[in-house]
Amino acid sequence: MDIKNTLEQKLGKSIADSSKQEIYVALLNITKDMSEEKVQEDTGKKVYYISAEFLIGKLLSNNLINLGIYADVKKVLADNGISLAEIEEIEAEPSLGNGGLGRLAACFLDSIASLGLNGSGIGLNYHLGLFKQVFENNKQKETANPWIEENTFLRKTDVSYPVKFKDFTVQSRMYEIDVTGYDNRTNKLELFDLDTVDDSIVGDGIDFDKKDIAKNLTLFLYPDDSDDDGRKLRIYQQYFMVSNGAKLIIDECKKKGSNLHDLYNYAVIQINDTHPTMVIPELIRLLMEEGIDIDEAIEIVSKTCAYTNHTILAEALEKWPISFLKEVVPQLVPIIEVLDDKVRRRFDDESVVIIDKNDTVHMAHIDIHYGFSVNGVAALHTEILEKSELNNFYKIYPEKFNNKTNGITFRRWLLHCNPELTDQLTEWIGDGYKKDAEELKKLEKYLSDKDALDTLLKIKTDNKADFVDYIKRTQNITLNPNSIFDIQVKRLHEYKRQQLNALFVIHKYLEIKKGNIPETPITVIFGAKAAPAYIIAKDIIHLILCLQEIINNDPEVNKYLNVVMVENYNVTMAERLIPACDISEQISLASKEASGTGNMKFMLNGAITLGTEDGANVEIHQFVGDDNIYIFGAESDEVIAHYANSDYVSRDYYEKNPALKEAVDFITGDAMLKIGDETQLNRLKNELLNKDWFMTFLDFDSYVETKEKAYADFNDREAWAKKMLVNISQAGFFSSDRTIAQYNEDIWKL
Ligand code: DL6
Repeated sequence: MDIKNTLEQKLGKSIADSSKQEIYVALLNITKDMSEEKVQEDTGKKVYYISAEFLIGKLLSNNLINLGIYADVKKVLADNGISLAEIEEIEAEPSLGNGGLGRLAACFLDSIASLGLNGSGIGLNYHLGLFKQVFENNKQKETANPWIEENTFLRKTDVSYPVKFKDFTVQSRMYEIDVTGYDNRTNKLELFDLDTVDDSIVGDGIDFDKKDIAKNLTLFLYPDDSDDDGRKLRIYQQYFMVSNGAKLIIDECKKKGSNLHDLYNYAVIQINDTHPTMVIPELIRLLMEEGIDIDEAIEIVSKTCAYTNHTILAEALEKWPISFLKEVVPQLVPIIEVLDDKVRRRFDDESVVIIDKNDTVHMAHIDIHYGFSVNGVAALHTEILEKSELNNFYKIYPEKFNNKTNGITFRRWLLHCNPELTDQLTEWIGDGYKKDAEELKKLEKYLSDKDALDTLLKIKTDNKADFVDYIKRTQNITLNPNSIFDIQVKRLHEYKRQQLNALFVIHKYLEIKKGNIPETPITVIFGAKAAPAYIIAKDIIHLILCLQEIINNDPEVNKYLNVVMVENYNVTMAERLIPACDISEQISLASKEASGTGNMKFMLNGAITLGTEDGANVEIHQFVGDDNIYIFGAESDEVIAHYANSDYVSRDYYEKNPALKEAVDFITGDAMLKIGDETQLNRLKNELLNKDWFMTFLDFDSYVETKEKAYADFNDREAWAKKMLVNISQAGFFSSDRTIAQYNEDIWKL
């Protein structure tokens, strides 16, 4: 394909005479045309990945890569003095996801298409998606994040279904986005919406009338659920998603010749966490409308649906009062009652029922009883589900349980975000690793090659310099490119323990004040959004932002230590940060992080993990060995025992550990109170002293010691580069192509 010609044809003029916006639109249309050509006929069995989130990130460059024209486009533009990076910046990042759960769904769609499998994503077309984060007075403020523009990858279709709620019926509209596989077929992400939704009802920040469903249904992902109206709105959203999805699935299967009695030969539905659980009763209801009796309908649906669990946090496993379901979707209630009744007849065990004594519906229990597969997302996570969290279910259905360790798409998280490293790897080992990630192991032959190690360090230095420019240009933050980039980016949650990292920062600050100067300067970088109603999470952000102000303005210290919290952390920011990272912070309390996928992205880009034995860190540890990862803290058995025995008392650690006490007291010391919010800082300190549910203090000493060791080791540049290369060479297992191949082999059987 002659890119220059094609581009100029689309533009209707020369590249030189075109604006960047025009070039962006022309490229977008070229990729849309090329993607469409790779759509294949829907034949045979198809997987429907149904999810409340798809954190897909910007699409232009990824599509150019997957279509094999990235390098040519880049060159043609460069010949005209234009950088592709500038064109990329024009695209708004779709706001359809929150964190790892949604990003995983996006990686999976990429891998399903790249492996040539027939599959669609099903979700919602949120107009404002997740809020945009801005910082004001060292606090997070939420603002609306409109991302849908005239020229986007979204395509309006004529698919539309009536969706009935208790008091009214709405008419949906399906939009779709092409999912362009790497050198392979194109699949679709189907996003349902409502024409009546009205962005203008959103007032200051992200406030809106939660009761006006016709106008608000697809405005926001995860609307505030701190009151009943917010919780009901989530049920409206979930039902809208699954009802549309179920109707689409039935239509598509009928077209392929299914008589619906054999639905499971045509479709497999992967339920991503519990948000789409209502697809089970809804499908049963729809099959009954088609004349199938309830017992058979239940059997058909149970052979069609599979469930992925993404958390062991009890509070994150959804439960709805049956009264809410009666108010929103009464048509599902009799079906859920039958599902519960069948369970109660078979098992005399209150812990596995669907509707409990308090009339609360346990969504995960529906998935487990009425799906044919239940999987966790990392080896340790699945083990904990089987042995403790879901043990009562595991005893009933051992054959349903299986593990599928998460993965990431290397197209976005290496080829796109780190082109310099990609080119170098290709020079060393050829480009077979782009399709078969295990080939990264071939890098092992360079482990003792000093030139190769120097090259690796140079690439990291270049990526750090790029990030320094980027963050200066976009957020006016000045960073020292010669410092260690120690990075923790992920959703803000107490179990992920950003507060532990913040306590270290305070400790380090005080050490430097005492004259203990680090050999290499350190920049601790955070990126995180806190859910709007999550008070302590917002207090932790406030703590970090206050520390940033104090430390970065202290002339005694700022030469050696800086703290930065980037604003509005999203996929685009991750693509810049990850290639620039030296130390990857994965410091959740052991047993609490189901998997993590940031850990994999950092590893692939040559960062060294500082982490607990949690989630997929455990497997990363096994692959890279003790010398190439920094592991600290209590292990999951110890943590689980503390919970079981209720014997963790954070105040005891505080009283006995002067360094910890000093750091904790700093939170409400004079320097902080001078600039910070007294209520927030006191609340956070009290929470740590009197509760500390995620055992921050338990791991403080071991964290400090291990992190100091990592900082010291960083100074032996050659040894460090070797660790980097080991990490990259061992990252192959964490390709989402491997994960999806396993889903297909064990669960979907397409
Ligand atoms: O499986 C994707 C991702 C995991 O990597 C994270 O460890 C896990 O926290 C996340 N789960 C969720 C669901 N709720 N919570 N908490 O976001 O899934």
